[in-house]
Amino acid sequence: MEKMNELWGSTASCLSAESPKAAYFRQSKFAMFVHWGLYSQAGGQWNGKTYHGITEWLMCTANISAKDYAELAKEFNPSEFNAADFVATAKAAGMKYIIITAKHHEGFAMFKSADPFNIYDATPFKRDPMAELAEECRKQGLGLGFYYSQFQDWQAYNRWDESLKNADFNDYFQNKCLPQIKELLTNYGKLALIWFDTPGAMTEEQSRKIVELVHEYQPDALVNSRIGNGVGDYSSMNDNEVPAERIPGLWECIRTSNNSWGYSDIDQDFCSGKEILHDLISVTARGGTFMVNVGPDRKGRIPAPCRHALLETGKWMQKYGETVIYGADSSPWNAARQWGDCTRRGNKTYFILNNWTPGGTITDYGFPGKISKIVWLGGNKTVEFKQDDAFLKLTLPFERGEELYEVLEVHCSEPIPELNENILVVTPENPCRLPAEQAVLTGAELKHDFWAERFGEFIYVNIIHNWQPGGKAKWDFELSEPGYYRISIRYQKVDLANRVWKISDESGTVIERWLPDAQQLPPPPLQTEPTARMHTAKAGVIFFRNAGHHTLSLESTRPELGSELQVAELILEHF
Ligand code: FHN
Repeated sequence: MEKMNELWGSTASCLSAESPKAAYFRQSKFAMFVHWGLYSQAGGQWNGKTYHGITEWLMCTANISAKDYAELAKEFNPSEFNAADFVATAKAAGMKYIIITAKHHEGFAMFKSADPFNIYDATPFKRDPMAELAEECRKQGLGLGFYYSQFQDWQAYNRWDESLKNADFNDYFQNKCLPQIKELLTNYGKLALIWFDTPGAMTEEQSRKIVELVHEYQPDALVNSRIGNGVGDYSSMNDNEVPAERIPGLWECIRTSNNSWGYSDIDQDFCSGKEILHDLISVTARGGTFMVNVGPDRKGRIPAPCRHALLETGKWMQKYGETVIYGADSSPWNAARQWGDCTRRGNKTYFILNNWTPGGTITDYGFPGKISKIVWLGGNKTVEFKQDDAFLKLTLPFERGEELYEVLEVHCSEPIPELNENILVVTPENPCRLPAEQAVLTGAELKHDFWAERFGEFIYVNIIHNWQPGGKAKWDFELSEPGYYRISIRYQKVDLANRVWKISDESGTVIERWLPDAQQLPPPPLQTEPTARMHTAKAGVIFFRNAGHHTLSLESTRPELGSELQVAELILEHF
């Protein structure tokens, strides 16, 4: 079986960000993704056994035949589904459109279709939830889009069901896929987007055929890149991945609200409103659009903790969304700051604070504009600041924050440009990260690593690896205050033995550190952070005599030990 990520296809897309057709997408910024299907009836359980990870793949992970799986339809009766409440919840969260699985890989249509394996004809529910949603979206002024799994249809053919192994893709494509897409494009009024997934081995001709259908019946609807073969309008990033640096063009990030797209009986690991906002802010700051998933249960209800988180997000969005998020431009800086992140609109830049001390200061470097005034939006007070050619330092006018994220509005007399190079700052105000992707590497390489700890819930980390003898990672940064700083290394555990590593600054100060073997570390706590593979070790303390430009280098001193250190970042904390 191909790995799931190998089915994603390339993220190449064709529409220019300046195209009028893109305006809706660029303006909206925040959307609800919904995964709902027969897998929600099973909730990750089959024959008394629980399957961890993403539940919409249950048919595959539990090796269920198409015939046995189809039995689920007889019990599926989501009688508590309420389209009005659904749309109202998305709206209250600050979302601008909903994209819902009209058909996922399982092959079951969540709409009334000529193909009989659908929610209207094959279940006791006897309703068309897509029609109900379409009507409510229109009433409440939200956009609607359909997810359609165009390549994988496990009722038509799959790898584990002997009777379907050699089924003809073209037969499915002509007689189920294209007719169902046409039904979706013609029976539900105006659609904002059509979201395809896992194009796998589809040919360019097949991808184009689908896009032509969309253009014919829904000329304004956007198509995501997972249509395959570079013929989509905008790029969908990998599942659950938020990029570390600015990306030009039209793109989106998608994430789960727990560890599964489809409903799971056992997964209560929901993210908070603040965590959803964190990613929404990061994605906006990098130039993209963000979509967070809801997995309704077998009765058609949004899980309560998920609803709670969305409404928390919504309270903040109500106050700040129009100013800071919808239609906003990316941060002037290329990557997140030590204290938080930024978005931009003309002459104003919004500093959205994440790591800060009440009444404390925030320092940064290289802000590309002459600041006239800074206003704390939460308290409508001006903020004292000092700006010279290099550093910007401001004093927070509040003793404690009231908001999930406090926002400072930074005024300049001219529009703020984008900085293209990375600027790293180290201050005593927060633990400061020097990340792998911002190191200059000689004799070592950067790897974008990712894995799933259960099944399908991907975790990403940038790693420096493949160190050659004498290999070096060097970070350049601006230090706002001299003094002692503790350095820690965050690294990925590998099964090899001892490593000895050296950290030095430009004056040659050296910290030599032996990092323990994975086996000697305590077992990781059970959580969804990439802790099962990532570890942070204190390396030592270093003294910087002066403020200003500094470098730190990391290198191996005992290459003969042959071990591979996989470094994600150095962390500096004032000591
Ligand atoms: O296989 C699907 C998965 O079930 C889910 O729908 C995600 C959402 O992006 N897409 C595929 C994997 O990337």
